[in-house]
Formats: sequence, structure tokens, C-alpha cells
Amino acid sequence: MFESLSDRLNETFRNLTGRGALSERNIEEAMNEIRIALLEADVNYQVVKDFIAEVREECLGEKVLRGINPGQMTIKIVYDHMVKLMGEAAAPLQLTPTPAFIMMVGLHGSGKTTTSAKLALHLKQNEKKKVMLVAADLMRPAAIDQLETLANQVGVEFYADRNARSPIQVAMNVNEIARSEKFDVVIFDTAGRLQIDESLVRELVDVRNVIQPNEILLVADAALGQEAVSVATHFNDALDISGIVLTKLDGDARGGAALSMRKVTGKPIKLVGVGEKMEDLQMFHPDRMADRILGMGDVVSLVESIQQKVDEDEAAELGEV
Ligand SMILES: Nc1nc2c(ncn2[C@@H]2O[C@H](COP(=O)(O)OP(=O)(O)OP(=O)(O)O)[C@@H](O)[C@H]2O)c(=O)[nH]1
Ligand SMILES: [Mg+2]
Repeated sequence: MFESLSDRLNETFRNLTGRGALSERNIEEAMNEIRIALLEADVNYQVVKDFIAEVREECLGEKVLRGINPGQMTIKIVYDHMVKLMGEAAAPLQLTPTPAFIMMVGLHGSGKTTTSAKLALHLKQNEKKKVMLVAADLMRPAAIDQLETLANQVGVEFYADRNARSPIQVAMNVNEIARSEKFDVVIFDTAGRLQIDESLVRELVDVRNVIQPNEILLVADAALGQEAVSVATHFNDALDISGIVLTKLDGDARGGAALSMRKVTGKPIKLVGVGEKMEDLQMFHPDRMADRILGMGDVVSLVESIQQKVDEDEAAELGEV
């Protein structure tokens, strides 16, 4: 995942830690390299600009330049800001009150149907929820069949009405069934489009008004980079989404979407798709993602433990006076 970004950042970090003291010039050079690495990974230009400005300021501070190991501290600062950029803490799915309705929305081929089934499996297996998958994509009969096959494969309830006139009718029926049969979670797989247009938005808004979903998750293909971020912005403007699922992170995605999504849309990435199999879905944790991108987990924990020691010493000293 994001190999070329990781490789480039690692090279920069190797240069930083390979020497003892760091000059302002060394820091400036490193910032420049990181800026280029992020831009090449297709991170949003403004996001890169703000990120570098914040990291740079902190790295040029007294504490780093005069610290015992400025190279390692710089890595820790980059890590901290990367975690912050992606939203700091994980954003869990809002599954109360029940039945919790989740709407999956997004463009053609982004991974809505696959992700719906993966999520159903996760909720059933790990959270012991009673889950129903609903085919609200009435555009193509094959879409209904695809979801039905996956529902059988992961072993959850499935609802479709092949004669329904509109997704609204499906939504109204499901609303009743979900309550009377006490489902915990009901996942709506909606129709995609080549691009977000008025008729799609109207259809989704109608469904939203009927089911009042706990979550509206935009499913976006990470390989699209900045295009995925722009799609998310449009869906958010139209529907006020609650979160983002970034799919196909196992492919040739460069990292731009993962790093820009939160800052540009203001909405958290909640889940990530990392393969075609039903088990290939993960909760999104900004710290773990930053670890993966930087590949510097041991340095980060080393600096954390040193900082903790320094804090304790300072506290002890204060206590003595
Ligand atoms: N490698 C990989 N492939 C994925 C991932 N998520 C989905 N796919 C694949 O992407 C293709 C499209 O997925 P679908 O779930 O059918 O996409 P969709 O959004 O429902 O598409 P429409 O219904 O046409 O709008 C399928 O071949 C999936 O197997 C992922 O995380 N990694
Ligand atoms: Mg689909």
C-alpha cells in the first residue's frame, strides 16, 4: 500500500537520522522532499501546503534542533501531523438507535455492492449483529443478483423486490420489516452512476428521507486519487454524508485520496477496502495508516517513550522545588 510514497519518505528520513545534529538547512531540504513526495502521491495541493507549513514550523523549533536526536524527532512530528490530517482518532459507525440504517452511495464500480456485503459479514461476525442487505439498485437486474449471491455467501438476510417501481417503495417496505423483525443493522446498496447527476441525487434524497439513515457512507475508489476527493465533496454537498469508505487500497492507489479526504471534505474515512475477498475490509485508524505510510513505528514509539520520560522528569523536578 502506497509503496512509492513510503519509499520516498523513508529515503528522506534515512538522510535525517543518518547524521547527528541538524541545521535549519537540513530541515528545509527535508521539508522540500516531503512536499514533493506528497504531491507526487497526488495529495491535494492546499493540503500539502498547510501540512508542510505546520510540520516545518514545529521542526524548526528549539526543541528539535537542540534535542538529542533531531532526526528522530522530525519523524515523530511528521507522523503526528499525518495522524491529525487523517482525523486523529478512528470514527466508529453510528449503530444506534436500532434498527440502524446504512446507505451506501457512490459512483459506478466504486465498490458499493462488495463493501455492503463485506460490512454485513464484519457486523455479523465481530459484533454479533442481525444484519439485512437490501438491494436498492433497481437499475440493473444483475445488480440485485450480485448482492443476493454475496448475501448468501456471507450468510445474512437479503431483501429485494424485483417488481418495485422505485427505491422509495423498497425503502418503505424495508422500514417496516426491519422494525417488525428486529434487525440491528440494515444496509442499503444503492445504484451508481457514471457521474453524480440530478436524478441520482433526487433518488438518494428520497430514500434518505424515508429511512432516515444512521450512516450515509460514500464509497470511493482510492485509485482515482484527487478525483475521488472531488466526488466525495459533491456527494457530501448533495447528501451530507456521514463518512467515507475508501476502496481498492490494495491496488495501485498512491495515497493522495487517503491523505486528503478528511481535510477537504470534513468527513472521516470510516472503513477501507483492501482486496476483493469478503474479509478484506478494515476499520480506518489514522495512527495505523500513518504507521503504514511512514513505516517508522519503532522510531515513533522510541520518541514517545523518551518524551514521556522527559515529561516525568520535568514533573518530578517541579515537585521538588
Ligand atoms: N482489489 C479490490 N477490488 C475491489 C475492492 N472493492 C471492490 N472491488 C472490486 O471492484 C469491482 C466493483 O465493485 P462493486 O462492488 O460491484 O461496485 P459498485 O459500486 O457496486 O458498482 P455499481 O453497482 O456498478 O455502481 C468488483 O470487481 C470488486 O471486486 C477492494 O477493496 N479491492
Ligand atoms: Mg453495485
